[in-house]
Amino acid sequence: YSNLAASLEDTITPPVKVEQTQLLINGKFVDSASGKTFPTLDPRTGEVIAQVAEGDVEDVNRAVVAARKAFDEGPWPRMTAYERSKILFRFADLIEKHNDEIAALETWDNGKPYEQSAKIEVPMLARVFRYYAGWADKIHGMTVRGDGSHHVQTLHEPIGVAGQIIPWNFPLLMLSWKLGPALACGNTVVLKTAEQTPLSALLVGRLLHEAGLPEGVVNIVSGFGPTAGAAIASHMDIDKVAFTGSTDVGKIILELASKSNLKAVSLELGGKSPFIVCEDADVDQAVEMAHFALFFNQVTNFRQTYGQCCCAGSRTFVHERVYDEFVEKAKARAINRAVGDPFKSGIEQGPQVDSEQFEKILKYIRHGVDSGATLQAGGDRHGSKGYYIQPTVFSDVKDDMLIAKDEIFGPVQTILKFKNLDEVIARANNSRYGLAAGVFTQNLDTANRLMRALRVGSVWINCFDVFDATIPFGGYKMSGIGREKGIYSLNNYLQVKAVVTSIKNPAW
Ligand code: TXE
Repeated sequence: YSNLAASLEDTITPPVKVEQTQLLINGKFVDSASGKTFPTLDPRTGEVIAQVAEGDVEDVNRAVVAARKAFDEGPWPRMTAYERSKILFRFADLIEKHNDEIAALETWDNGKPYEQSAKIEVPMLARVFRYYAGWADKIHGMTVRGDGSHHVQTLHEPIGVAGQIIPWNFPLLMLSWKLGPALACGNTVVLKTAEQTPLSALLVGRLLHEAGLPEGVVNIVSGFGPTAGAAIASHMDIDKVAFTGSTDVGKIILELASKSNLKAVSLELGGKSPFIVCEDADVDQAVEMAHFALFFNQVTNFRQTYGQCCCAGSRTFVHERVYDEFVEKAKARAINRAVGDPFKSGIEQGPQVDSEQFEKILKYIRHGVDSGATLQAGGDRHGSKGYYIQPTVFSDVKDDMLIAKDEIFGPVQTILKFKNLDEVIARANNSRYGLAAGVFTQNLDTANRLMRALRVGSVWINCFDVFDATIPFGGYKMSGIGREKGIYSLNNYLQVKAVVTSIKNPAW
């Protein structure tokens, strides 16, 4: 890796200026009530990008008052659904207009390759909002044939004020998966970004208002989890909370919701997703897809990112017949991976988001070595500054090793051997997680069998990480509650009211 490490020394200046650093409350950018700020860091160097207003309980209270007023008295839930959809469509146009600026902020704050931000994630942000803009005027209830002489109908109503807490690995996409359906259904929102990546959402918040969003409908509070985040989850005037992040914090959210006002909860949590390479697989293709499944986190054939993905194919099960060849080729692929400044073109992997994740990943790598797995590639930091990690591959991994059980959330591929389908089904399902799975086979019966047997929320067959706006995403078991994206996500932001009217002399 030495030639690439040398090129890390010259850090590229990001092609964007940070303009919004305050909290967005009631349509205005304001300082935090305490006046406190926190630094957001450049993961390429660990240096400060900007000081950002630090929201806490009092700021969440202010944001909830604004969101409550916007919901209870404001125009947003009362305007025609067509008007709402027009604002969301206008917003999507503005995202496209500011594509490169948004992408540069995302990369600067998070470390993901700029090409990925600019060509995939920001366009996807616009796509998700257009998708939900299209739903706004198609949300309606049913008429139901009751048992008696009654007319029965259901009204699908917005749930009210939604609290949304998002992580740092896909700051923009997680925002879109949550804001899109919430706004289409007519809710108002208090959103907390992750403390590692507050910047891109603030620019997006400005654009939402340029598109005509009424004040108070979307409030964005930058800040930390145990303070601002916990204030959202336990707020008595928030009707619903949606969270993406670690399983441990997901449990806290559920607890805070139940201890306060029993607000509705949807959770998208961690994973340890199996990627199963069957004996009939073309090994070269399987290696490329498995590499993508672990190290990448975007649409198939797009090659940049860094393994910080909740659905990463992080347990690579390979049939014994093709195992040795697979390991050799997976190792060669990892060694050739282009790691470096995410603003440089052709870079496949930037730095991890912060020192905490960086240290956590290195600790797991040491665990892997100590527990007897064979280190085939990588195993250390990359370069001498910032949070870069060498693409790492372990073979001879056993199910009970920590690296095969825990979510590492980094560029560490663990390759396990299997003999037959019954065995791999049982082992793949033997996890507290159930987020996703990949299956690589040409055999239709094998694909169909695995598709049904795997206890996960997404099964990708001969593909991985296909994430368009129409496809529902979420987890079984401890990977979460509820689904985001697609039509299913609307359920997270709607109440169903049954209206029963007595009919005096029914005709039938
Ligand atoms: O997550 P946290 P962290 C996993 C991944 C990663 C690990 C830790 O394995 O290594 O989690 O990452 C807010 N009340 N995922 O520490 O803490 C926090 O401010 C309310 C998987 O970053 O779960 C941030 O906005 N909110 C994952 C958000 O929760 C709280 C994506 C996520 O942070 C809170 C990220 C509290 N007490 C990490 N504590 C995925 N599913 O994609 C924290 N938060």
